[in-house]
Amino acid sequence: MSQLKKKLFEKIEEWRPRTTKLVKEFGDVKIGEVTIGQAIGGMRSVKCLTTDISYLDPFEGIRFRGFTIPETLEKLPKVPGSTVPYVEGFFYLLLTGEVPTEEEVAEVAEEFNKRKNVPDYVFNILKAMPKDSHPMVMFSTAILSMQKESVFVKSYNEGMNKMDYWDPTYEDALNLLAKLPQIAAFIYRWKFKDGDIIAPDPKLDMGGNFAHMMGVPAPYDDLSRLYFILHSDHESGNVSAHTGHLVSSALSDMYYSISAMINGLAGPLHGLANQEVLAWTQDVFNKMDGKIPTDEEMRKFVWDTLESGQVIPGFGHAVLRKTDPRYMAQREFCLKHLPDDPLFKYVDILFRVVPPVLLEQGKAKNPWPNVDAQSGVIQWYYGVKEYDFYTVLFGVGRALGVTANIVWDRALGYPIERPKSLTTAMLEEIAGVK
Ligand code: HAX
Repeated sequence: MSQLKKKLFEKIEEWRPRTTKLVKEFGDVKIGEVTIGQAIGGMRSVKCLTTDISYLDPFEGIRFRGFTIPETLEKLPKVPGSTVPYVEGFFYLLLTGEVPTEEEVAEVAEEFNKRKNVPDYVFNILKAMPKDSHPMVMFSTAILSMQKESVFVKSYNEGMNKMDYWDPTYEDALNLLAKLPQIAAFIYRWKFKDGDIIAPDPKLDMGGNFAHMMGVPAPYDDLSRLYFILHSDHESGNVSAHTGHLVSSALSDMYYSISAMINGLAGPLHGLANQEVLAWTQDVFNKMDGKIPTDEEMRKFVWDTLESGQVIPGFGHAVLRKTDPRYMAQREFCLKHLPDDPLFKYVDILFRVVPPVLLEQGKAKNPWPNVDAQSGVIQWYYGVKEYDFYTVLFGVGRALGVTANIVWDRALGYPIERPKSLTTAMLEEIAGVK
C-alpha cells in the first residue's frame, strides 16, 4: 500500500467516529434556517453540506485544509528550479490534511506516472467527434467513456463492505486524475494544432508534463501547476463540486461523477466565465483598435454591457465578498511575467473600473473580480489563444478537489442526497400570502 493510501486510511479511521458521534448524538441540533428567498434563490448560503478539504470565508477567500493560498504555495515541496509546488503534493494535502515531505511527493508522482496511460479507445472516441464540438463536451465524453475501467464498480459488483467503499474510490480517483492532463492536452492539439500530438514524458511531474504535451515552453509548466492548484476546490456548494458530490452520492462511480462535474463547470455563470472574460475583453480591444482605453472609456464599455442586460464576466461571486485571492495569485504571476502585456493592462483597468460601476448599479452583492477575471489573459499571452479550451484547464484542476471530496464522502458514509421540495402554493401558505 502506498504511503498516501496508508496515511489516508489512518485519517479516515480517526475521522469516522467524529462524524458518527455528530449524527447519532447531535443530529437534531440546528445549524441554520432556510428562507423562501433561499428555497427559490438557488439555496444561497444554506448550510447543508460538509467538507473538511476546503473552506471559503466570504472576506478572506479559500483555505485548503486550513491554509490560505499564499501559505499553501509556501509550505508545499517545490519542483526543482520552480517557485510553484508539485500538484501531486497538493493532492496529498487535500486528501490527508498534511503537508507531504519531498519523499511522499515523489511517491505520489510515481503513482500518477504508473497510472497515466490513456486507453486508445478514448482517443478514437475523441477523433470521431465533430471537430466543432466544444472542448468541454470532448473532455466530459472522454472521462465518461472510461467508466468501464471503474475499480469501484468491479468491487461493488463482487460484493463489498460499505466501510471499504473508499478504497476502490481512491483507486478510481488516482487512475482518473493521472490521465486528465494527457486527455486535456490531446483535445487541445487534436482540435487546434492539426492533431500534432506530443507524447507524455515519464520524467516530468504533472504540471511539467502537461506543459510539455501542450507544446508550450517554460514558464507554462509553472503556470499549469499554479492554475491546477488554484482551481482545485472552493468548498462543496459551487456547481461543479456539488454536482460531483450529488452524482456520486447515488454510488455512481468516479467517472460518472467527474464527467457530470465537468458539465456543470461548462456553464457561463461558472467555469466558462474565463472564456467569456477574454471574449469580452478582446471585443473591447478590437473596438479600441488595440489602444489602451482611458478609465472613462472603459467605464462606458462596462455600462453598455450592463445596459444590454448582460453580466460582466469575471466579477461577482455567490459567496465571496472581496477580491478573490485566486485572482490575486494570478495577478502576481502577471506582474512578474507579463506586466506590459496589453491585455493584462486591460484587465488591470477593469480591476479599477468595474467594482465602482457594479456598486453604482447596486445589484451585484459582490462587485470584486473572481478567479476567472485574470486566467484567460495569461493563457493568451503564452500562445494558448483558443479560449474555448480554457475551461478544460479549470476542469483538470477542479477534479483534484472533487475527487478528494468524493473519496472522503465514501469514507464517512455520506448518504444519497435528497433535499425536499415544496410547491409554490405551499410557500404562499407558509408566508401567509392572501
Ligand atoms: N455583472 C452584472 N450583474 C451582476 C454581476 C456581474 N458580474 N454579478 C451579479 N450580478 C447581478 C446578478 O445577475 C443579479 O441580478 P438580478 O437580480 O437581475 O438577477 C444580482 O446582481 C444579484 O446577484 P448576486 O446575488 O450578487 O450574485 P449571484 O450569487 O446570484 O451570482 C455569479 C453569482 C457569479 C453567478 C454572478 O456574480 C455573475 O453572474 N458573475 C458573472 C459571471 C462570472 O464571473 N462567473 C464566474 C464566478 C466564479 C466561478 O464560479 N467560477 O467558476
